[in-house]
Amino acid sequence: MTSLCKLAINIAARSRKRLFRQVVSKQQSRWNSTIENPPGMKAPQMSIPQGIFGQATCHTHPHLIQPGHLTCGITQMEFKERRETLVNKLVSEMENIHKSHIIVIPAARKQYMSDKIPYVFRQNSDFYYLTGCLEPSAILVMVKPAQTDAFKSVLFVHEKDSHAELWEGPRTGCAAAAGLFAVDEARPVDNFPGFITKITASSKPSVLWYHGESPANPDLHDTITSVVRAGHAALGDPQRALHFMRVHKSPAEIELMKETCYIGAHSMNMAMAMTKPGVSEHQVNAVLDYSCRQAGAEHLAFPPVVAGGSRATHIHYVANNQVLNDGDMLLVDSGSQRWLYNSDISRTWPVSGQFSKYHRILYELVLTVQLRLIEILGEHRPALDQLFDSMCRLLGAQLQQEGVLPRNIDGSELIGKAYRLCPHHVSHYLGLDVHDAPLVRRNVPVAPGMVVTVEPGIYIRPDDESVPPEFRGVGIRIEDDVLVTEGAPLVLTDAAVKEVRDIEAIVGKHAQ
Ligand SMILES: [Mn+2]
Repeated sequence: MTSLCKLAINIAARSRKRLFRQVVSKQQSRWNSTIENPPGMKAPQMSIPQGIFGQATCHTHPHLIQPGHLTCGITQMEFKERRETLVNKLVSEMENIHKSHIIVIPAARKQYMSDKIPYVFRQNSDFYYLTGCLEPSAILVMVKPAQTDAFKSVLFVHEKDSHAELWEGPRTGCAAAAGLFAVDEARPVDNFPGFITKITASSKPSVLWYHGESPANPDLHDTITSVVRAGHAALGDPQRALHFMRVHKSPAEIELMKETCYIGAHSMNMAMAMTKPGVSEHQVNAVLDYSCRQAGAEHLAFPPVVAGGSRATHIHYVANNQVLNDGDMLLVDSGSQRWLYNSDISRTWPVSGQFSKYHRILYELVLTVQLRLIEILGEHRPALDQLFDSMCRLLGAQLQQEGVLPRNIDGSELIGKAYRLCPHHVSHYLGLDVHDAPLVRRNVPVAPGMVVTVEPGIYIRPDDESVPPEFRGVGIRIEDDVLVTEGAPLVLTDAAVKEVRDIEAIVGKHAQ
């Protein structure tokens, strides 16, 4: 794979410079976070305890985590500040100094594919964002009594248990958890029902902040519901405030986004390089998976779309079990997850390595629209819904210019026809979740520090008689992950080639 890697990096010459920049800026940011404290903050009296715990630490996994960091790139102090920011936001939402606030954020619980056979565990993003803790079924509770500014963070974790640890591996346990996660107290998860009942009953009046819609841990849900039914506390939902925090990435999170985006981009180049007629979609899927893990990702960010020919007109095609034919285009939508941060990239390329005349026309018009949308993102910092309107307008004009749509229509009719050929949104927020911070609506103007996708496409069904026959039976999407900055937007996935000449130079170069 080393020669494949070299090939991809050579072809995307700009991406090589980016890699260098990333390494340099990563080192700088780690230096900065080691030697400076954020302005206005007290020096952190925190450190990572020594020992074998339920997750990697800088002591046990120095190849993954820098000294002094709790997770890759993120300090205990940053997690602590996030908890403080959330408490302050929620308290200010409900200005009543006579009320206590109790905030409950559950971890995800393990999911099973069949008896005793678990799926790969995926932590609840909200819980992870506030704790850095990767333990299933843990619970974060923050308690702020009335008429005081101070609050207490309590983390409920599984107690040490030699029998359970024999099967499942080491646990952090209560004794070490408070120090590791820099919380005020750690208690056993079994004590949670008693704790929450007692604290709500003794803190009246209080607000219990808990997100009950599609609960992260259904085991916990009944306990919370019974506390609310007993009239001990009014219920509030912390998730909207939390998602408004999550949508703005910190400098450390931006570094993590750059890394996961680079890995995803690199895997896309690998997939192009092994494509040739006769290869199956499944094999392309395998290369994406391999390349991401080999470069340091936990796994792919989602089941990828690997869709040859007219299968690409089904937007969420994930069967990935057909053979690729000469003359077809291949649409791939894939990304990596590294330290829970996701990339989400789409590219479309000809299976043969050479664009046909009509595929090239369609491809170049989508590319023109995508490049213009990225410029608009920097020029106007619009809401994502506005960016979608721009896409429909630009796509309509381009499709008409190339003779895909009739020339005798205009205005809303043209925009409507463009929308019919691209029925999905052009953008979503990206971060710990692929569709990140879903409670932040897409009518909010974007701001520096947000990472969003830009993903126009066209999908022309084989039987679409409103389009000339030569353009039918093809789906094309070009999707990049873009950091909004004070200046021009930064395309974090620009290592994945997308110009026609670059695609033609890489496709099939390492097919076996
Ligand atoms: Mn996407």
